[in-house]
This record gives sequence, C-alpha cells and structure tokens, in this order.
Amino acid sequence: MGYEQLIVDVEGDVAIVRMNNATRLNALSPTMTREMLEALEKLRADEAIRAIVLTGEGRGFSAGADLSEFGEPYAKGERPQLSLFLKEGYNKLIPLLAEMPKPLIAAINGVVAGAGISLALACDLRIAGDGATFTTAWVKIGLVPDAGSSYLLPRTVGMPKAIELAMLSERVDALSALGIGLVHRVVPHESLMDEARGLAGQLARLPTVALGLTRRLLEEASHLSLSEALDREAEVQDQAAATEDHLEGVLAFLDKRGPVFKGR
Ligand code: T3D
Repeated sequence: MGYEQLIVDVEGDVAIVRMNNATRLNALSPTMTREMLEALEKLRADEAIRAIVLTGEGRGFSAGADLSEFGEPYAKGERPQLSLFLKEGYNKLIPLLAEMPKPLIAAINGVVAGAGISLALACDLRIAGDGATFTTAWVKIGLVPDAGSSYLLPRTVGMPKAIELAMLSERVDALSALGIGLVHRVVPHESLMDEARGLAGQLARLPTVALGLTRRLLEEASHLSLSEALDREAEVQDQAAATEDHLEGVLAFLDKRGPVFKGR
C-alpha cells in the first residue's frame, strides 16, 4: 500500500499504521486524513488483520490539524468554514477508528496535540513512550475541542479533568497522563514499539469478533438504563455465541487445552 503521508506495514495478522509527516509532528493534513480513511477502511475489511497499531514517525504522534493549511487563506483575509473540512475529514475518521471491529492500539511515541489527542482517544488502548506529552491546544488558537474530543475526553478522564485539560491546555507528561487515565501504560520510549507489537499480537490471538462486540457494547451501555443494557447484552451475546471462536473456546476449556481462535 503506497501513501504519501502514511506508512502501512503488515506483520502477520497485525498492521502497523504510521503517520508520516514528521517535520510537522504528523499534523493532520487533508492528505493524511484522506489516506488514513482509505488505509483504515482497507484494514477494517481485511479478515487476515486482527489488530492494528497506530503510531507516528519521528518525535510526534500527531500535532492535530495541520495549521500550515490555514496560512494562505487567512493571510488573504479568507475565513473558510471549518465545519466543511470537519464533516468530510475527522467526522468520518474518528468513527472509523472508534467503531473498528478489531482491536486498535495507539502507540504514542511523542508529542500529541489537538485532534491528535482525539485520534488516540478513539483507539481501544493507549501505550505511551515515557517522553510523550499531551496538550489539547484548541483553546490556544481560539478553537473548541473537535474530532470527537468533546465526547471522548470527558468519558476517558472524567468531566472535571477534561475541563481543566481543555481550558488550560497545559502540557501533560506521560506519567501524569497515566495518572489521570488518559493512557493505559507508559513504557520506556525505546521499547514502545516492541510493547505495542506484543500487545497487538496478544490481542490478535483472542476472539476478534467478541473483542469488537465488547468495545461496542460498553460504549452503547454508557447511554442506556440498566434494563436496556441487560437487553442489549442478551442480543449481542447471541452474536458472539454464533461465532466459531465461541465454540472453540468452550470445547478447548472442556478438553483442558489452550484455545486456537481464528477471529471468526
Ligand atoms: O478545520 C480544522 O482543521 C479545524 C480543526 C482543528 C483541530 C485541531 O487539532 S486544532 C489544534 C491544532 N494543533 C495545534 O494548535 C498545535 C500546534 N503545535 C504546537 O503547539 C507545538 O508544535 C506542540 C506543542 C505540538 C509541540 O511543540 P514543540 O516545541 O515540541 O515543537 P515545535 O517546534 O513547535 O514544532 C516542530 C515543527 O512542527 C515546527 O515546524 P518548524 O518550525 O520546525 O518548521 C512547527 O511549526 C510544526 N508544527 C507543529 N504543530 C503543527 C506544525 N505544523 C503544522 N501544524 C501543526 N499543528
């Protein structure tokens, strides 16, 4: 798969997707956004891929929107309607990540800002290198959280912390991010990709359909009453129970052997 601002490597059943606009800390240009949509659609449809790692080249994970794109129109006094770009770009990309039916890991290799935080939040698991730093950034350029962060950030760190992060836009280091639940693990920078690959490999050996359904069920249940959630669990359990992996899991348990899940 050849892209201008993205590198996609397939390593067995794991795909490593690298944002590749390192001189701008992997800022999300229209090209990168379009290429991510294309690549992730393909990986979503590819049954041989059972886990995806999203990371960045160089010292940035992603610095959010590519502000150099704003320079020319703003210098000419033009004020493009940002919602048009958001609807065609992030508003398609974030659901594609958040609803990915296979596990998605953000391997946060460095600086994260603005919509880069949203990308990480839309992944299932976030592992940060110990040098990573986070800043919401929007308010510093007079904008509001977008790319799903108004929704994902409070659900991840709680409303009071989300308000503090969004309004003050201070830089948060990796250990502080771990402390507030913004990331799940912090590892030495040098071992970040080994850790991410290890975790992706572990997830790729699990029942892929059940993992995807689990993510969706937990997300849906946060909007439901208990009785609605119980009904939804029963419906989704029928879907999980119809998979080959469910059968294999039960038979392996009864045979006292390790299961071999196929992701079906
Ligand atoms: O419609 C829409 O698109 C609206 C959507 C908005 C969504 C958003 O994400 S808004 C938020 C956009 N992001 C930012 O405002 C962050 C801007 N960047 C920074 O504040 C800082 O660069 C960082 C805190 C992220 C990192 O600081 P530092 O000191 O580690 O690096 P640096 O020296 O500032 O940046 C290194 C290079 O990357 C530099 O280029 P140069 O001088 O070496 O040629 C810098 O200009 C470039 N860069 C960093 N962020 C961006 C960027 N270039 C374009 N867009 C960026 N977002």
